[in-house]
Amino acid sequence: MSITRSLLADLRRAVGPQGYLEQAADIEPFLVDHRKLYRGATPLVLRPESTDQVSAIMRMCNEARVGVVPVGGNTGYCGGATPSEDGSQIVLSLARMRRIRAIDPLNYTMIAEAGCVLAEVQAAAASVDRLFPMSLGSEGSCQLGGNLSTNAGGTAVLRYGMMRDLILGLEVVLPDGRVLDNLKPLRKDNTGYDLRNLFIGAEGTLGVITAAACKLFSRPASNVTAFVGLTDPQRAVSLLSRLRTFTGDAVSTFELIPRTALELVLEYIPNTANPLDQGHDWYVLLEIGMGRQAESMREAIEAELAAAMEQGEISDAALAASESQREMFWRLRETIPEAQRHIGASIKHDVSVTTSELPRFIVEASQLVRALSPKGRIVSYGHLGDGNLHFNISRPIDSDDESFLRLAPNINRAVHDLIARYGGSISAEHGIGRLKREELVRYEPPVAIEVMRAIKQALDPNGIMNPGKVL
Ligand code: 2HG
Ligand code: ZN
Repeated sequence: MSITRSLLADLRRAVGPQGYLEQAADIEPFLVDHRKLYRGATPLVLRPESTDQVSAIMRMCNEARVGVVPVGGNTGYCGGATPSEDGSQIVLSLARMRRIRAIDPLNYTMIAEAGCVLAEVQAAAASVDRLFPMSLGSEGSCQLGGNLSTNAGGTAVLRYGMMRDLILGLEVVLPDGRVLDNLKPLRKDNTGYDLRNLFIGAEGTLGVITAAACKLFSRPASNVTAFVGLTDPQRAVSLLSRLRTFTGDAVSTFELIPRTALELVLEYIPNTANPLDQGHDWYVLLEIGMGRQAESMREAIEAELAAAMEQGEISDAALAASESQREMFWRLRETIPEAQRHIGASIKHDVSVTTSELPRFIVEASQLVRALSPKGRIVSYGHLGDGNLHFNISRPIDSDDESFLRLAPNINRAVHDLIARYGGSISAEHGIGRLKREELVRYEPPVAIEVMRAIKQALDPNGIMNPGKVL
């Protein structure tokens, strides 16, 4: 249904004068996704400040059968928060709902609202000497609600899990405006179906997450951060297994970086340098968080890396000696997407296989891509400890964006078919959004799609929640 003037007036009234944007310049940032793949239109961006206001908005839009597109920090990769082109949908920003409602250090939990910027949630945890471990490149602007809706991953999944593993309860406004209060910060609660995990990762297609009970952890007293050079990903997998065993699973980050990616970062990102004396074909950024036994552990890990080097598992390693060096090591990893943008359009694949099969997958996928684009520049990096690879291909130097992107359907098909043969996932951590809707139907078992559709129908019979995304 189309948006009437009286609905717009009712919505404005429900949120008050501070609660909406309607001038073109104010609305503009909400119309384009982070990767600039989609451009939509909307007459109104709502910015409610309470769960009650979200509830009122949903009730009105449901009665009017008008689509609602929830948005967090708009840092997603799949167009999941961009409204449709025809201007028939309302955008719902949670940015004003950013209160930390409660923190309980002894229970290791915090209740935070969906509009909190991830870095604020981390800082609130740190203020009571606790850790909220979700950590990713956009943490200074992405919001908790978006992290929840996409089941975000990032660089500490290896030790702490994805968003689903970090949440104990949720408050959700359903499409008809009812509030599902499931916000108990309990570690044990076996009362019926697991409702929260329906909404986490649903990309706003089942309801609006307004707050979450988050798990907290002990803050590492210090970290060992190492930058390692090695000859191939197979050796990286062995090193990971060695260090997991050695530390009793204290490895929180284990990121694989190819030579191509490091070279791009060194060329385009200021204040970066290779911590190792020479270049290597592959690198690993790893981090191990430690408790009070820090000093002895640091020496032990250094000795273990020296042993790995003697045995030919790694070629070289440097340990960050100061906090500023640690930050530089991290910059070498976190800025890869930015550095890659400097060399033109890229075709991205956010895929996962088992960690043990990842090295073979890289070889086979690279062969397939080279057959389709001999000069495409393969930049495949990512969260090796999670079996999650960002298998990205940048356009050849002597090509232009447009002609390179025409290869995307064939390259995607080849890479995703290979993923299917490995029993892997075509969306490991970035979600489906608009970008991968057809791929979802193509690669998920038909029964899984039927069950997803049945759930969507049960919760959102009028199809007003983030229409056109995921399914
Ligand atoms: C990362 O791990 C992000 O840096 C972005 O998930 C990956 O740009 C990409 O493909
Ligand atoms: Zn990633």
